[in-house]
Amino acid sequence: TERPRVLLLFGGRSSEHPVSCVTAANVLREIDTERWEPVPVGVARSGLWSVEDMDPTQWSLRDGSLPEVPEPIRPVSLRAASDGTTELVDADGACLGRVDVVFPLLHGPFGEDGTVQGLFETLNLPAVGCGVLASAVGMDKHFMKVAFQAAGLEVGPWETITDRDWQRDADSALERAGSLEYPLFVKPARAGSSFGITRVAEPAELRAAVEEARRFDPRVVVEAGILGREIECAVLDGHGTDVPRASLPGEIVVVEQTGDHQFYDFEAKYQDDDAAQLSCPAEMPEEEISRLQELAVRAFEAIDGAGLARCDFFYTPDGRWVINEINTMPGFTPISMYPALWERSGIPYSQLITELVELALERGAGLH
Ligand code: G1L
Repeated sequence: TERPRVLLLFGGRSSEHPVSCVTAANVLREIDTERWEPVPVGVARSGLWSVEDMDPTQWSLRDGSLPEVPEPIRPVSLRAASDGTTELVDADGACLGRVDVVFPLLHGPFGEDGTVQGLFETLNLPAVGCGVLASAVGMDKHFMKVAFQAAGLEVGPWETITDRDWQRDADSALERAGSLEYPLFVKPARAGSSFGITRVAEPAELRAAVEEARRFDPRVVVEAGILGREIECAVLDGHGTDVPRASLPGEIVVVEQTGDHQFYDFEAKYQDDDAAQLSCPAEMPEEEISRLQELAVRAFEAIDGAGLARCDFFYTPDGRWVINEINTMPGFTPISMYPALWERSGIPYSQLITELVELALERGAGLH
């Protein structure tokens, strides 16, 4: 029997392009080829797509140089066929083969903000991970907090400065945001990475921080810093009518840096986003683990999550759980936080890939 064809989409127009390539190399290396037929498609910096080599080494880190999808000679695209399936086509419209499900590994604008997910929905192509709404909400620090609050989760104090607020009366916007307890963290509402984020220790620095954040998004979120341990929980959707599953808690432990760690830093940044500092299970009483898992599932459902998400919390000294954010496209190499949390919780990387593709196909069968 034929294996379902899994379109692996990677690269893209964001600054995370090489991270996406390295992630795709790992998925290509670890995907269960007895069950699935991977179809790697690279998205070049220009946005053009091309069918790529199955050999993962091409997309790995070599001699400290970062992988890059070349500009295609023969670009391809997707087309909804008349029989309800989706096919890859070349520039002349010739069919290059059917695809059954897509695993999108694209970050930032046109990757995780719901736009690409919308493309898949219009093509009737089942996709791994969250849909349009959850992707868009999960990318937006303001609407994420609004959804969490409505679901009864505790969020930290924050103020949002919209473009209109700023244009009309920047001084009163600064006064409103400045009434939060310092230090403040000023962030673009929508940003795939840490660009445009400033820690503000005193009121005199606030205006410049808002202007900096506005370079990345005209809508800005000002947050009061939360004192607490940073604890993360991985959520994996349930099959059928099962409730979503939550992993053991992971903790970001700040590692002391001694000596020359330049190469390590490079690898840590591009190959692994977080794992060297992972402690899992994080030390806490059993009942706190259960409480966290319950809250992580609630956060996932609050944004109408599907497939997977990583939920990041603060655990305060007085024992409160404050949700910091949800990430619908977490780091996904075998040593990234999300897969590492599942590994420690009993689901190895290749099984995690299989679960995610199965979930996407199940969800796809329920649509139309
Ligand atoms: F499709 C999933 F499973 F939802 C998914 C998609 C993308 C999980 C994780 C990611 N992550 C990335 O693509 C990235 C963080 C490597 C982007 Cl650069």
